[in-house]
Parts: sequence; structure tokens; C-alpha cells
Amino acid sequence: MKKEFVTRYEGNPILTKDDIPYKVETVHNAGVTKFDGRYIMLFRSHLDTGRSIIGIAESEDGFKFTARDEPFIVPSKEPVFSEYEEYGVEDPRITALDGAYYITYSAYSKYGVRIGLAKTTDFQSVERVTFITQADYRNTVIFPEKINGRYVKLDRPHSDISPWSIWISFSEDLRYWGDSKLVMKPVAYHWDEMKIGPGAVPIKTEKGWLSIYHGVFPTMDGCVYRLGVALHKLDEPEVILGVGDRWILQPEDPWEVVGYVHNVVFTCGAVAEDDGTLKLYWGGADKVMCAGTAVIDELVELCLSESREAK
Ligand code: M1P
Repeated sequence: MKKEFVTRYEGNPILTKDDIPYKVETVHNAGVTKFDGRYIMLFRSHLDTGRSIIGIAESEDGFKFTARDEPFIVPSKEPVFSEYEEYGVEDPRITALDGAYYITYSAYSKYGVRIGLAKTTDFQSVERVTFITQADYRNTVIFPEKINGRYVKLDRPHSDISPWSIWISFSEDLRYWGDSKLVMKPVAYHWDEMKIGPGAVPIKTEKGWLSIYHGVFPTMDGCVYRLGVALHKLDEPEVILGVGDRWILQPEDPWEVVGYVHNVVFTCGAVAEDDGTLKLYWGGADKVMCAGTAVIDELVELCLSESREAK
């Protein structure tokens, strides 16, 4: 039997709408980081308007989370931000960088979806920085350190000509981004053939930056969202060293197969531990939060020894 790369936590799902002190319809697609010796989770929730907000939960062990009484990020009332967040804020990713925590999130409005950047140092208050893309971008992750003096991000612009792919961009100041390049594409008749998107903030390993991404396959019964891995060169992250040919996680548990959107596992966060494992967090069927563990070296090895082409 082939190896399972991710071991699911036996207490899944770890957070659901029943655990939230205010009324929400879903709890999913959460960014997670460690802060002050604790795990902090920023999770997306649909309201019964169909629009989303971002809540916050905390944990001692990375599995049992308690949600705070109030959401953490809701659509802004401030000029400029209010215009582009009117339809909701979604899918936060958290990057620890320069002594602060930067949060990228999808901002929805009548103009489309673009990526907002927010910042916190204490997870008590949060300030908007700026928007770092125009419309039709989703799934932005910022690397946790500067590389060759520049900040680096991965994201996924929409395209009708080419399958939706992962791009890299660079910045001197986190505000203005450029030197953009496509780094990875879906592969035809493969589990990720329809579209791919960056998932968790890349994890630094001796052999490269490990990126956990999602890939989508269209079927007659709707799309299936799975997770896979890619390895970027440490000092040239635009170079992909390998992309695991096999997925590492697919919808299998009942709450991953059936939910708000069926057949979805979708990650916005993973936390690397000192023992060489990582905790992986994913939304199940856009409705609940799940967690599991994986061995970092095994994921790196999958990228290097069973690689499919990157583009
Ligand atoms: O419903 C599955 C996912 O669909 C979208 O992801 P993507 O843009 O990559 O297709 C997002 O709405 C995401 O939040 C959702 O989990």
C-alpha cells in the first residue's frame, strides 16, 4: 500500500460553527501561526448573507482551539478599503516577518476579488496596510523572510487563456510588487488539471522552500479540491526543484466530502515544528476546520523523487 503523507488528527473536525460564540454558517480555510508559545488561527466564516468574515481562535497544542467572542477582520469601513471589501473578506494566510505578522486575505467587491495586506504585532488589534494586487487574484502567500534583499510572494491570477497557475512576484517594501513570473502550471489530465493555487506559507527546509498548494480536478459531479507539494530553490524561489506527482491529501472524511461545497480540502496554513513534522490545517468542504500532521522530509522527498513537470 502506498504511504499516506498526512495523518489526520483523530479529533477532526477541530473547529466548527457550533464552537463560535457569534452566529456563523461555516468555519474554514484558516491561516495558522505560532505566537507567544500558542497557536493562533484566523478562520473564514460565511454569514447567513453568503458573505465572509475572519474570526480568531487560540490553542495550546495546535489541535484544540477556542474561538474569541468577536471576529478579527470584518469588511472595512475606512475609505478605499471599504470600497473593495464590501462583499467580504476570505481565506487569510499569516506570515511572521520582520517582528510582525502579515495577513493576506481575499477582498471581494463588485469590482472582483483582490488581495489585501493587513498587519498585527499582538493579535489584539489589526491594521490594514494596502492592497497588493488588482482584481482577479486569489491565494496570496508571502515568504517568511526576504530573499536576496526582497520580499517574495506567490499568488494565482485568473486567466481564460491558460489554466490558472501559480506566479511569483518580488517587492522592496511589501507594497509595490513586480518582476512577476509564472512558476507552476496545472498538468493536463492530472489531479490538478483545472487550476492550482498557493496554500500554506512556504516552509524553509535545507533542500528548498516547501510549498503546499491546492489543485482542482473537474468531474461530472463537480470539482474535487486536493493538496499537493512543490519545492522552490532557496535562493532563487522562482526556480522549482520539483513538484510531487501525487496529491498528499484528498477529501475522504465525511465532513470533507459533504458540506457547503462538496469534495474540498483547502489549506491556508501549516506550522513547522522543531521535531521535523508540520501541522497542516485545512478547510473541509468549505464548512469545518481539520488538522493533521506530516513529516517535512517526506514531503520534500516526494517533490524530488516523484516529480512531474512544473510548467
Ligand atoms: O470552494 C472551494 C474553494 O474555491 C475557491 O478557491 P479557488 O479560487 O482556488 O478555486 C475559494 O472560494 C476558496 O475559498 C474555496 O475553498
